[in-house]
Amino acid sequence: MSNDATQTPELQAFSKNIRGLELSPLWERTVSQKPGTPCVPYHWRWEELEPLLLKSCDLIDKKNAERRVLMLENPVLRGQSFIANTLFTGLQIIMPGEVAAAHRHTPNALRFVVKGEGAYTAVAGERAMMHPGDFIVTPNWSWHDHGNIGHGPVVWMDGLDSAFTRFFGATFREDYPSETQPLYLPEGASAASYGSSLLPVDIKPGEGPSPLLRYPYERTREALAHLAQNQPLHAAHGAMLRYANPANGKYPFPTMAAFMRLLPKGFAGKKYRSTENTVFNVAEGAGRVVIAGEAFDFNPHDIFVAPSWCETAFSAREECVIFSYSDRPAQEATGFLREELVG
Ligand code: GTQ
Ligand code: FE2
Repeated sequence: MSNDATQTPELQAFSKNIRGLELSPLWERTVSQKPGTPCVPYHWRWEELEPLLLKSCDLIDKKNAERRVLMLENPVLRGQSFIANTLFTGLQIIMPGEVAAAHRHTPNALRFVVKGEGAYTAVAGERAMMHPGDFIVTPNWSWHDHGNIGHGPVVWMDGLDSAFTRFFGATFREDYPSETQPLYLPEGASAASYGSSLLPVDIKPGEGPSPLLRYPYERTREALAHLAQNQPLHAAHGAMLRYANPANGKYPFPTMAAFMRLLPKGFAGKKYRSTENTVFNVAEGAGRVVIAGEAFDFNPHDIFVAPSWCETAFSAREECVIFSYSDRPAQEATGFLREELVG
């Protein structure tokens, strides 16, 4: 309708007039009515990230350890803090003896442990030691603090759904009155209650985030190895598992899903795309991912992002294990999710 043939002088004058009243003619709308976002695929190399994280420890002192995070921003979202329209990704480093002060916020947070031993996270009264490859859940509005009682630096990736709270105008944050919160549950409490395919007898399947604090890498790795050896591989995803919320079988968060995949050495995956926005973190192995026509050669601990509707294809030079998280639950709940294998 916005073609020039319909643009009579009266219509032009009308369109111009209404703009002064905070109105716009839909018949002249130019914003995209197609899937996808302005965000672009991007790849961050661990080889570049690690020295920057170590350097940040010299520059941001112990008292500010809680804020020592490198935010991974999509090139089209500079200044917005987000890696894709719906997701936040940070890389956090904590040195021996440091504490990242207790606080809580409305965004949900996940951690994927990248490197180092000796750090813990405390969430809602329970402490969990963090080991590389672990997936850790910080439900929204739960008090959390982190510390390093080991002997070397520890790095993990933070994934938050803060783009949702910003979108809704529902971002709240509070500091805890002291640096650490009281631990009123023993270590392993949530694993004992929820981590063995058994549930406390009074639990009814509900909504909300996972009550299981830590999904240890050993168990994920073992499950994946078994799957890869005993089941046919998915043409695009290889052997892939989804982290489940043990209380309801759904996702760890109402907004965010998390996955781990194994690609056997030599795997050449088909192209796949979905409306999900997905962030990947390489746990093991090296290979290549092509996202919307851009090839990225990845190595362990590299991070890359596949924004909505970007065709993504993996090939594995070595056996690869790759963690990912996405906004899938939010898109499923709203009925918006679409996905397809391409070619
Ligand atoms: O560790 O609690 O990367 O609250 C961003 C916000 C980490 C955290 C981030 C946070 C945290
Ligand atoms: Fe936090």
